[in-house]
Amino acid sequence: CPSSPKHLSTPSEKCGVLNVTKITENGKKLRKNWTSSWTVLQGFSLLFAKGQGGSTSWKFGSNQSKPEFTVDLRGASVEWASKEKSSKKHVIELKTRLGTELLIQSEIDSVINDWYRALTETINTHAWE
Ligand code: I3S
Repeated sequence: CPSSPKHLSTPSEKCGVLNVTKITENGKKLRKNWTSSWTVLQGFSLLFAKGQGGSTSWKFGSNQSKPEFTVDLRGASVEWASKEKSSKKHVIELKTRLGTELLIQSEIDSVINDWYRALTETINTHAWE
């Protein structure tokens, strides 16, 4: 990720723009709010920064690249979301150990497939144990 946010001290493993919404936080259901987010996978953390209409308008390395929120992937699970969860195509459902659920989506198959692979590999390594 050559364009990863400056506050990250180690190289990012994967980054890109994804559509994201939280659907549950600490076990409590939330109203969906899909936003385009600059997403960075780094170690066992997944960081989301609010995008400004996509990758091209993102001010890389500027102080705008602060994470909006971070998800701990340790003990999380990832699966393809069912039709009931979203009418969109290519939606990943991510559940954290602490009961936060997110939907992550891209219109581009190859993009979302790469993220699915990266997330499942990260979660399945169990290297933090
Ligand atoms: O699961 P839902 O409630 O059908 O999710 C849709 C809503 O969040 C909708 O916004 P409103 O809260 O204003 O109705 C969004 O625009 C839709 O994108 C959500 O559904 P999808 O299927 O796109 O996740």
